[in-house]
Amino acid sequence: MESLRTHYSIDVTSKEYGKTISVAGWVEDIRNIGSIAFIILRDRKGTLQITILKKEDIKIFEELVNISRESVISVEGLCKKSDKARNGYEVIPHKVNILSTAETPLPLGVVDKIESELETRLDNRFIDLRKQEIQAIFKIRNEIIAAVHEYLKKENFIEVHTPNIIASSSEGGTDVFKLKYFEKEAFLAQSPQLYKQMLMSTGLDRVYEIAWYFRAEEHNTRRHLNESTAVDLEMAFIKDEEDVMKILENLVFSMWKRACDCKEELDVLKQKIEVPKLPFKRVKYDEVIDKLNNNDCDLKWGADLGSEEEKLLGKIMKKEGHEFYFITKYPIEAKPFYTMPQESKYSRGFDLECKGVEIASGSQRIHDVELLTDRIKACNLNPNDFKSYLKAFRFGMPPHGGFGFGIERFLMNLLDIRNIRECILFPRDRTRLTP
Ligand code: AMO
Repeated sequence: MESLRTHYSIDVTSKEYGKTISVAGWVEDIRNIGSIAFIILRDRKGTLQITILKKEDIKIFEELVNISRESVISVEGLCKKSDKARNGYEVIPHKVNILSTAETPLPLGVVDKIESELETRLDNRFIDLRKQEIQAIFKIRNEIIAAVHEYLKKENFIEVHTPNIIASSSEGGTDVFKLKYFEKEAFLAQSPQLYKQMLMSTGLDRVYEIAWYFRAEEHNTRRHLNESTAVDLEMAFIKDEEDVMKILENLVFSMWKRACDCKEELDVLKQKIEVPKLPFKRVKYDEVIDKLNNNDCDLKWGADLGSEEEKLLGKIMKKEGHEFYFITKYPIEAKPFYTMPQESKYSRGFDLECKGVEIASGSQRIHDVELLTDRIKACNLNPNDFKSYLKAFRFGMPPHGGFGFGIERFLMNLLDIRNIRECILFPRDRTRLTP
């Protein structure tokens, strides 16, 4: 079948002037001034003007001026140079096809100046996504993920896909979604943690996954989702966690740099971003506690940082000239069971923070099965629930480490977006399950 469109709006060049072209998209606006009417047609690349004189074709004129906004049409017509029209040309239609009529009123405006509530926008996400500033976020998202594949391929990682329906909780916590798996109970994976580690025993010694995280956290904050995505990575034969942190900071750098090249989208979003400087600052957990407690906090050693503390630390670090920084040498009690201990009370776990928000966390892992079993018990978990995971550690498991790096958290910080729900197409939160 022939396509209904030969050209996108902004791809039309002066070579097409005087020729017949066909365009298709959504009717963004209709201006009828009696003898002449202008239709603004929007496609994924921009908009174009269709101009129709009443006396030239009364039937098409009537059809077009009476169409509802956001209806979908295709138009065949003469491409005519016009200094007044946007893009420098207009289309004079000789054939119009109404492909889908939009109901009225629209639940949400596309080009209206009035700001709508986020909830209304998310309820009508398919229309919200018609706005060029919303599309810009997802076009940038597409680019940064392309940068992930490029960078990690260059570093010899292979992309893998691990199960999302699993038999034991991946992070050991209670924030898991349970589901019925025939006669058994199963969980939605909180992360690919257990599987990416098991892969380290196979010889596929550098793997990554664009993973889905399912987390049954009850809280409803501007930086938590119940279903989110992450770049999850695992690498074997590391000396310690520093090898992993180097990959992470270079990955962040490549993604940020790729986003800087998205000039059109950044203009639409009125954002200016600069590539961060490498290497990122490393701050030990103990120093973090001192910094915070010297600034009116009262944090006990061993506690994880709450969002307020993270925000304050972000301000302190910014004053010292750092927007990105690793927090290293966490207390073992603040990290999951698979984290490698260090000097008994510390661990080889780290977080990467950007402007006061955690965007990634990782560690060197325990690869000794005895120690791992002890740590599972110490975290009040039952080693029997981890039998198939532990088995992979009994027949040759190299030292390894990795990280999980939230894609929506990254985008939020990159583009200065206040609410994480803006960074995923159809967010899932404590109350939202549709659309
Ligand atoms: P963690 O639980 O810290 O670590 O998650 C890693 C990163 O994933 C993102 N993230 C989230 N983003 C939005 N909403 C959420 N509810 C959410 N939860 C996590 C954050 C966070 O830094 N298995 C380990 C990683 C590893 O050690 O490899 C893990 O899942 O950006």
